[in-house]
Amino acid sequence: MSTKYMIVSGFLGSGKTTTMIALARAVNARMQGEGEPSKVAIIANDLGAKNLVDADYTRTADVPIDEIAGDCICYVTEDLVYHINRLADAGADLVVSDIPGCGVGALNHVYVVLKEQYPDRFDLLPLVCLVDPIRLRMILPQKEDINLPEEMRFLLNAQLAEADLIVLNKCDLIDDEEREADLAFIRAAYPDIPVMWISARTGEGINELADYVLAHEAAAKPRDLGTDTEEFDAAEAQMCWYNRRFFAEERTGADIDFNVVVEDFMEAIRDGLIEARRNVPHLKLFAAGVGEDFVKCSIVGVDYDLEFERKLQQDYSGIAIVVNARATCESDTFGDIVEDAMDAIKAKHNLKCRVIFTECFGFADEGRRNGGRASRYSA
Ligand SMILES: Nc1nc2c(ncn2[C@@H]2O[C@H](COP(=O)(O)OP(=O)(O)OP(=O)(O)O)[C@@H](O)[C@H]2O)c(=O)[nH]1
Ligand SMILES: [Mg+2]
Repeated sequence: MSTKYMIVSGFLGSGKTTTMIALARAVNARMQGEGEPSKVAIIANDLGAKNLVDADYTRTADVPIDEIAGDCICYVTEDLVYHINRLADAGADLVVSDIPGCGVGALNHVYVVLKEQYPDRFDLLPLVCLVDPIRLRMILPQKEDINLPEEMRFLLNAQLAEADLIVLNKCDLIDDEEREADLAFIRAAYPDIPVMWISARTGEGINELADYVLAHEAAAKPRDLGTDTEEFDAAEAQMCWYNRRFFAEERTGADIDFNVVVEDFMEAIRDGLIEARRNVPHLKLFAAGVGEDFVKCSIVGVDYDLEFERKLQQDYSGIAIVVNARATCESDTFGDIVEDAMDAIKAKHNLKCRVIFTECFGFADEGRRNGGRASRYSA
């Protein structure tokens, strides 16, 4: 029996995780019978090895989830197939995964490969690329400066160019006129690719998206997207990845409102980035309390408001906090910014913090790709 598989791509913070959860719920609403397991499952994919906000957050939804961490699904086909099979065995008819938000290549490295190597095993649903209307301003004719490096334009364009369906997300943030202008621009730029619009947050357009993807199949034909070029390397080289898990406790054991700690921590990282004249296309944080209590918040750039998808309902004396950043910043600078932000919350809220896990790497950093064997000396 074949399993339906689809990828949701899109730039950092464009709403992939939010959309996958909303889509899964919409498809389940029509396919899942009373008492049956979920018909949809999600694979959260990330370049970081551990402690991923998206995976923790998705686990709070009513949809089964697996994670593929430490590499892009483009380069771990067998692992991907293993995870899809596992989720299908547990009852999923449709498995949806994302790829890291700076990633391009899901078409050539996943769809085309699956079609060739596992011809009857998967029904490949359209490769959906999400685009956030604010980021789109970067490639609109006026080429608005949204404080991201010039090189990011290449990634945004390449991601759109490989899609079977382009979906303008976050339409709750723009008026009808801007939405129609954005859709017209995308249609003119990519005349062969169908375009839809949604708001993953309000749910508008999600049922139409579910109808579309269930009724269409992926083209899965290779396209040249310019990923072997210097432009692609230059874009990747701008990025750093940061994941940390730490345990923060109030020194006297008093219960405190950790929502305020989280807000101060995120704002301190934002201030550090502004001072360093750098940016963070997505900074996200997750911390779980008891039972279903959790806090999740994000900013999708230093100029954006802090968004809480959920706040803690209860005070705690200690809590484990997971923070992930995908920044346009040198990795060592970003690491220093987080240390300063931790010092600030420790002083302000009388906390002590134990760091449990940190990874912090730039794409082009020495030592990243060769098993840690990089070394240097001056003779
Ligand atoms: N206003 C609005 N915000 C949205 C919408 N969809 C997602 N967001 C918010 O945008 C931020 C990023 O959303 P995610 O779903 O985490 O984005 P992502 O593409 O998975 O991010 P990465 O995995 O880091 O690349 C979060 O604060 C979401 O709540 C939407 O339709 N409208
Ligand atoms: Mg995500």
